[in-house]
Amino acid sequence: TKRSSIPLQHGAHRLGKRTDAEMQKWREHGLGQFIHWGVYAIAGGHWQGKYYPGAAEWIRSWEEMPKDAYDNLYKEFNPTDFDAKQWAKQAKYMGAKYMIITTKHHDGFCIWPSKYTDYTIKNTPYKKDLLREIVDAYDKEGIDVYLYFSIIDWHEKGYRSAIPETAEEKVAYEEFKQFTRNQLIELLTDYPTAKGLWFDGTWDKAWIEQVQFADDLEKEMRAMRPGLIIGSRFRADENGKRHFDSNGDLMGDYEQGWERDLPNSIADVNGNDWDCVMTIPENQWGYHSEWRGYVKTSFDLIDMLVRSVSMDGNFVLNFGPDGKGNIRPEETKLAKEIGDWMKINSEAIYGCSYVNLKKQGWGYFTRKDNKIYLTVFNRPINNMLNLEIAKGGVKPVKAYFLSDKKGVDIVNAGRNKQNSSLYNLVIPADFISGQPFVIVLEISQSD
Ligand code: FHN
Repeated sequence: TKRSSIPLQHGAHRLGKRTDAEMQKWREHGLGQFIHWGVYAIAGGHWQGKYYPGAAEWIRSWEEMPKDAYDNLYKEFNPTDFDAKQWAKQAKYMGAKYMIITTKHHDGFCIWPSKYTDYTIKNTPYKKDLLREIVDAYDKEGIDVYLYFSIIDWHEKGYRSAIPETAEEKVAYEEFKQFTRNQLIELLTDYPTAKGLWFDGTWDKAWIEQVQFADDLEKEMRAMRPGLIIGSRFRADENGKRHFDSNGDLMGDYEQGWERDLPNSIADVNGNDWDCVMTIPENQWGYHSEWRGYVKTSFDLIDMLVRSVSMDGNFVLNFGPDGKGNIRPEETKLAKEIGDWMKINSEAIYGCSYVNLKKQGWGYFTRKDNKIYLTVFNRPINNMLNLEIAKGGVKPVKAYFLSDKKGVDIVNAGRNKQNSSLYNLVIPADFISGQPFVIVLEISQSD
């Protein structure tokens, strides 16, 4: 039901979650991979020996980087080490169920041979369609592909960030809109197995104003490909509201607002689907040859993954391959470590969702059917995992380690003032784990 009712023509066209099979599949993925790859990978965050402190894929916007030099980098783009099958295998091992690939980032370079611009992979020494290789390889591994597409396009002549004022600018921007539409239709036509579009670079005033155009285009894309999944970053409503319309309703199929950030609690999620896209260093998406500052560990990333799933979201980890097509060793190591963990514990991730139990300090709850998974990150000194079940809630039946099915005792710890049932799950003192671990709690419906 609608919370408020400002009449809107271009607000949310659906209230509440999508219920179809495609969206259900997306929801069950839990873990995804993001890949930022383009000509910025050649620069790798440096220009003529100087270090660019920003996000590597933004180097073109740096005053030290001559635009012309950047716009000619594609002539050197020849990723001879690129092996799409290897990337897909690595993602598969990590446990990713879907991936998002930058078909075109803000610089406008297309990794597919778009017929609407010359600024594409076709005109590089590499020539071949990178997107095709990626889509085919990931499809083969059973990993769903989503196409990242930036509306911002620094290369295309009609592109404007500010609202076009003069007649000439208006004409140019109209051409840019058609160009954008053409490319999107082209992507959907030529890569029919892709499951959705992941939009970005939609914050310009000029784009926010294109309410009717963007709404029509979204409808056109959805009609072309039933089941297509599009997040909340594509378009604004007629009052310029993005992600959520003027009534507070989510526009698109899931909330795309969690970038390098996670909700604090389920209340922040507002009952919507969402994804969190996360970088390994602080803020680098494309390849930067010199990561400075803190680099997340697999412990950090697994924590974020489980935390996301415990609040009904998907966690999408970003990779930035280099200009030759290599995934850097730090990323390969993390993918392996996450994959090793997933080999044992993925049952607590895939298809799992939020559990309405009081959050505890030792870690996170996730649930599928009659199993509640307790993923423990902070093992209590007394080896007791507290559990509080509100009156009328579920009833614990048995508990065991996910890894080896060894039983875990459930000790009844009485009731609290609110009449919730309290339990302690006892971790055997001689149990040693260098990793976050999962305890399965089988439940029956309330007593
Ligand atoms: O500016 C981009 C950035 O380079 C990166 O692509 C991220 C990924 O979500 N999106 C934009 C910033 O929100």
